[in-house]
Amino acid sequence: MPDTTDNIYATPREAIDRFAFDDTVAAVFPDMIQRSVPGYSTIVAMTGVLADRYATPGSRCYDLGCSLGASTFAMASHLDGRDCQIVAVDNSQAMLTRLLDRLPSFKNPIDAVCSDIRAIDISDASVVVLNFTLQFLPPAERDALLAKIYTGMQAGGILVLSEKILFADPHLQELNTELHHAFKKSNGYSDLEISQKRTALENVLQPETIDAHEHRLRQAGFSSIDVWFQCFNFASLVAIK
Ligand code: GEK
Repeated sequence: MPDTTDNIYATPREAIDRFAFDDTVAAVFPDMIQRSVPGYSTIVAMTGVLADRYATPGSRCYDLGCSLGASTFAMASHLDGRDCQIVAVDNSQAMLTRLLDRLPSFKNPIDAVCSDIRAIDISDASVVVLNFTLQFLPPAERDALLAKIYTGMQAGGILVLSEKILFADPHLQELNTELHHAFKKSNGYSDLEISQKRTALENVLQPETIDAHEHRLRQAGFSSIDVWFQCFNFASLVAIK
């Protein structure tokens, strides 16, 4: 059995490349995200619960930036054959290949698409999930994606937006950064791993404040917006069309 523990940044590197969702990352991804994102399992599981409530007959449920399909599978197990199509999209071929390899048999058809989420059509959506994906888009391109999602959604549909977040208050920013690092250390990452990964993610993962997300969601047209989960500098919002 191959080792699926994330030790990508465990040894010192002379130069640190920009973080990429390549084969090395895809191979250890479940361990990496579980040990790095506080509340990840809860957010994924509740994405299934939310899809159960909001998915309407004949509609589509999108998982944008699906990686290995954790949220896709959570939705599929809740929908359990309801007349909905699940569309899972990621632009990393390494992720998509592994998703297809691991695809359990669900009653719902799952359409796994290797594409940039900015390039796909979105239509008849009752549920759209952006779990830790928007943060990887250049900030200037986020409004257009949200506008496209809004247009492609049915009235009454739900968007689940989960992100690493920034705090406008410098004290809270420092506190939550430190708490996140403490969380990672408690999950077995060393100071070296934390610091090298942080360097790799610089300018790749660009977080924003919750206010900035709420403002963008309102501008896109969403009417009811709520932060339903937060742990340290990670949060998940729901937005209803
Ligand atoms: C989960 N949602 O397990 N187009 C398509 N995919 C993209 C793009 C893009 N422009 N940019 C990044 N990705 C998942 C976790 S991970 C979050 C999501 C993380 C993809 C990228 O290839 C990766 O698979 C995913 O978004 C982000 O619930 O690693 O922090």
